[in-house]
Amino acid sequence: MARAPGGAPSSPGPMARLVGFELVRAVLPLRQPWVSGAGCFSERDSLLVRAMVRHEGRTGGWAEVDGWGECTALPEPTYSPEYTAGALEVSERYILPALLGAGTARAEDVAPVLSFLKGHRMVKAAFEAALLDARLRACGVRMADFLAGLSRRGQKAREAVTAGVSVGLARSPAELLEQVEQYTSEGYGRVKLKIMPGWDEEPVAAVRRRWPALVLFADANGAYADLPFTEASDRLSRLDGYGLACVEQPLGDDDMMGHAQLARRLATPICLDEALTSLGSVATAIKIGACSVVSVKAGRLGGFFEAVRVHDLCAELDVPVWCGGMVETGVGRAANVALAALPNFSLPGDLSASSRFFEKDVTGPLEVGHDGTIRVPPGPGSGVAVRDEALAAFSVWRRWWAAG
Ligand code: OSB
Ligand code: MG
Repeated sequence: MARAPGGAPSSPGPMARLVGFELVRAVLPLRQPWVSGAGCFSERDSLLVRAMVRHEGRTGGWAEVDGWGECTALPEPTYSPEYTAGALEVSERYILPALLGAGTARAEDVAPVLSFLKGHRMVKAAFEAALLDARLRACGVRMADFLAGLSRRGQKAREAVTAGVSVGLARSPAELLEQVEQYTSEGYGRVKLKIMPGWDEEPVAAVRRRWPALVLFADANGAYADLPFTEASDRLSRLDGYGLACVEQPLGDDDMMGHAQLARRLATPICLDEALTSLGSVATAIKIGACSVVSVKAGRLGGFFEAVRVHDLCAELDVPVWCGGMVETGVGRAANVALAALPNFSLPGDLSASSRFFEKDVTGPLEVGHDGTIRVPPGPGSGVAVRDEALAAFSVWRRWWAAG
């Protein structure tokens, strides 16, 4: 059996039993409404999965351990077809009967057991993450170390990840500059701007003029898909002089050929987000030249194991990756930090402090230090604790399913 750093088994042994799952629908108010081409919302309506596993204690006897995963689906199907209420429905109708029927406590079994179910990758990933977190907490291993041990790259996890912030669509360049000013003063050295036709060169130029050394990304969330190709290409090529690290998902989710054609006309590297839903789609996109940078989101890819495979493939092909965010609560953000600690996450991701979106979070806080990094939490699993009182305050619905 492969071993993760720290000597812990990289796959759960037979001495772990599934006790059950709890689904919690939590609604957290956002500090400011989130406005982008991938949806607008003023609260994060999120589905959280708690896995309870009974395992053999290190000193004998049995102990029960909780692990948590977050479904990154947005409240509405505006980024991908998944959405929170749909994820709940799919969980109750298909995922819970299948996983409870299989009776497995192994995170590695989630994808194979659920392979009959098409799509719904974000909610599948949440169940996988919950079981993985429970198991790693039981054996005292950090998720960052486990994932690095799983990777074929054979390198250790980093102890801190470079923070980055994604700024929503602003009402004016002045408002945008004010927001970026705030984030740079908090220590962020990487900013992702949302762009769309008519809100592209002006905001990018304004931010670049004021911060010549800032690592800048621009994310279109597919907003140029409805323009004739030459117009989209002409508009986007005007961004070439501003030293963007990449332009993310300019065209439609399924327009691989369009992105390949566009990549030949732009100096700015193209990164894909929505279009990449599996290892296979990442391999295709790179092969045909549709992107030269990859956004890794474990939810969008169907799980953390798939995300590590994408990381490894990209490392082998010399394609830089970065870790994307989905306005997650601390449950999802801590898992993202663990993933981003892998060595080929060479570009800074959407890894911001809990306080970027939330006044109060369901977990202890993740903070950006003066050096512009977020420390990988030292504790086992994802390293953050879910606070019962916060969960009680934010949950609007919860239900427990016991394993047979
Ligand atoms: O396209 O990267 C995106 C948020 C929700 C859905 C899609 C995206 C985003 C973001 C915010 O840009 C990322 C974050 O969590 O910081
Ligand atoms: Mg994006």
